[in-house]
Amino acid sequence: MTLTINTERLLRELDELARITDCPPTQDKSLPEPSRAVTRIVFTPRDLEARAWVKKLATAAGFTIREDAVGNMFLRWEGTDPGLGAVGTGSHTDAIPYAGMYDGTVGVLGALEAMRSLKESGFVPKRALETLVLTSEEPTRFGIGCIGSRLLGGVIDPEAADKMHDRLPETDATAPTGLTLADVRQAAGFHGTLASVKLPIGHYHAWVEVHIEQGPLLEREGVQLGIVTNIAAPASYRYTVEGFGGHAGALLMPDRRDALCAAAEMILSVERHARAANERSGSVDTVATVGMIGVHPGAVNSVPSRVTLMLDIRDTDVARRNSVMYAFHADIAELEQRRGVKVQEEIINADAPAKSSEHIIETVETICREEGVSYKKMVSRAYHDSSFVAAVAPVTMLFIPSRNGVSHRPDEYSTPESIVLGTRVLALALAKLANE
Ligand code: HGY
Ligand code: MN
Ligand code: MN
Repeated sequence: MTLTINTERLLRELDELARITDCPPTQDKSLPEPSRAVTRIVFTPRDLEARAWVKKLATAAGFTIREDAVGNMFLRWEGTDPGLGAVGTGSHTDAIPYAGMYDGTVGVLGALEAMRSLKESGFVPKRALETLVLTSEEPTRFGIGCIGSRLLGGVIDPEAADKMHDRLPETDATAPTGLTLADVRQAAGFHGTLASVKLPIGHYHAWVEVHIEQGPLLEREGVQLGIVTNIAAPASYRYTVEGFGGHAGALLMPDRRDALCAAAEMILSVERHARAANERSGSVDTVATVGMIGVHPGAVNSVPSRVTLMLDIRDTDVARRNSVMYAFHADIAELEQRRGVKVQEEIINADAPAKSSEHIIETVETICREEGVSYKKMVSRAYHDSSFVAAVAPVTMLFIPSRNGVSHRPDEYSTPESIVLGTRVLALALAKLANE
């Protein structure tokens, strides 16, 4: 089989998809060229426009389309033996505010291109091939990432998921709009129960997702491809800090219970404990971030009475992640006393790390050796849909290098060569796995 990836088509489509965005191109001249800002929040008109656009491409290629109750899209190329477990691939097209154009989209359009190129090369799959567009990989709107793949893997309670509150960043990202996932998904045209989204074990014989590394290692080491051995375990928490507000002039310092000062101590505490965990272990795998904060009432001359903050903490080792939380909780208890504030914690998710399938890793390694592609086995520090597809299928991921290791920013960039190479290795892996 001589396989040719249609480079022009793939790059043109990545460019077209990047134009379906809710934010203007970046004006930040300090960012390296090319830089492209993209905002595409799940179930907004832009997201639905992008989905419709992908469906058009799939139909033109002769693939069938199924959408489930949460809007996961399945673009299927039937195999000669439809009774066998399929081979899945795909990723996401939603993007956090003011992000880059490659996160998720390389995994969707690269997968579509891999399937089309295989078809055009005359390949005939025994097992069906499916490219998935998974719903809400980013946590922006509902506070938790990978809703579509969590439901598909059966790792989130469907009833609880449907009741999750909807938050839109352009209002106050920490304040619910009053709608729920059920309201929003049904308004977008996705009906049925979320319990129906879960796939049975065996639906997929294998799953391979291509994604940008979103880190610096491949570029720094001059390696063409990453083969992911395991995916770090994400956890996220929402905190409400209740203090006592008042007039910024009249409320004297000894009488204050300033919620924002308490929150500031919390942010520095969890950072300190994450750094200490890395020092103790000699690893760099413990990371903690407070990336969202809401201040009430948010007036320059008013002492904050209530603060909401979101913590994202990850590690490849759950016990180490828990040890950071244990130390953080001790600091919270102490500052509650000292500052006279009340801190309420809500666990949004606390996941286990995902392990890749040795067999699929070896399959990809063989292809890299045959193709003369340099590769390294590595951990994924970002979480991905594969983290949760892993609950029902053997998985691995292919990483392509990220310029300067940046992502979730307009200057997120991967070279056309690396995108095409990742797509080519994916296509060869899909072909091998489909005919096992
Ligand atoms: O945050 C993540 O790891 C992913 O990019 N949503
Ligand atoms: Mn992302
Ligand atoms: Mn992603």
